Amino acid sequence: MSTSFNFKTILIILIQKLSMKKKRYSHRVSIVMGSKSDYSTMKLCEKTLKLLKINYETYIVSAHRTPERMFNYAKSAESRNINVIIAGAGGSAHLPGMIAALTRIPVIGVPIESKKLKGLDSLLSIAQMPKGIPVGTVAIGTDGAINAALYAASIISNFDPKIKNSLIKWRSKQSKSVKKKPN
Ligand code: RP5
Repeated sequence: MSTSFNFKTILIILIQKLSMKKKRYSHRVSIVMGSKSDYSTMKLCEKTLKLLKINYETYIVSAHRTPERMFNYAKSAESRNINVIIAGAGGSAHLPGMIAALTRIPVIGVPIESKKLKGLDSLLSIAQMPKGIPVGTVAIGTDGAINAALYAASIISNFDPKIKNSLIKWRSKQSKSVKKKPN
């Protein structure tokens, strides 16, 4: 009786330990962009997430050219365990705001540098969301794409110690790379 009890106890402890080991944070960032032409900017976002070892997916979703795809994408994001959405858009950049209106997942908007107005149109469209539906807005172009990934990492680091560690290391490496003198 006592032997079987001991055996059962050991078995339960082993199963608990194994399931604890298996408990991985399935954080995921979803990158979307309005057009393939945005990819040269948004790939910097992918690169930064890769460095920080954050899982991500990347899609082209256009609010005006593929509105149904956008609706299905935003509506399914929560059930697909997405933690942060990064949406790059240029011109009359309504994609991040439209997605934010369809999901409670935080949305970071990256204003793409447009040819005509150098991205000022994209920046204002994304940043000037009327109250009620926020979109976190970063800088125009590649700086924004990199910062969007770092911002997503900051959000994820609130609940994932591994990513917190990666982010701290990344920042320390950045600080060390800055020389004290310019020459
Ligand atoms: C937006 O229109 C896209 O985000 C892109 O920045 C812009 C221009 O798109 P293309 O005409 O290059 O496809 O929807």
